[in-house]
Amino acid sequence: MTLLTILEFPDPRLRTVATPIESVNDEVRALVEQMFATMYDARGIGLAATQVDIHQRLLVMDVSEDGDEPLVFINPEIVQRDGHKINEEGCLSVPGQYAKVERSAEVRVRALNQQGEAFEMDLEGLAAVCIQHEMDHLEGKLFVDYLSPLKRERLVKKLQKARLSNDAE
Ligand code: K1U
Ligand code: ZN
Repeated sequence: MTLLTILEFPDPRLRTVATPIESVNDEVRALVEQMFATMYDARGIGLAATQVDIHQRLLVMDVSEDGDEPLVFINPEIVQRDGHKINEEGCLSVPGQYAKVERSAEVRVRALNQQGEAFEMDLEGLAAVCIQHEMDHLEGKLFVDYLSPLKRERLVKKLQKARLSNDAE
């Protein structure tokens, strides 16, 4: 299975707003399989098409302990939100960096599945955090955008330092 290249911050392509998928066809299903392979290989729990430079409204997730509960959301929309919670987030496009972000605690999402059928799903805990993070990617938004200028600057410096020491190895 072909692995896709994950764009890394501050690549401007991560700021693209994705467009709706008009037809859930074999090409979309093949992309879903490549995105799962890429996400599992990178040890992520989610991946938005934006992160692999495909600007369509598609994301995949698997927040299960054993990595055996794949979820696909095409043209996702949040139709209900409840409560607020602060959680630590990571991002495969901002490798090795983590920060606390406030999100809705519970969300109801409406989307299409791989067969192009509409469904709704209630998500809480890590799944709720992950889908809000992935849906932000589809809007060209990153978790670092929620940080204060000072926290964001610190995180960017740590990222640059980590990259320099990785390059030296
Ligand atoms: O969008 C992505 O880059 C994937 C991201 C999803 C995510 C993780 C944690 C909170 C919000 C969103 C990751 O998978 S980062 C990988 C990671 O560090 C992680 C894996 C499992 C649990 C927590 C973090
Ligand atoms: Zn991310």
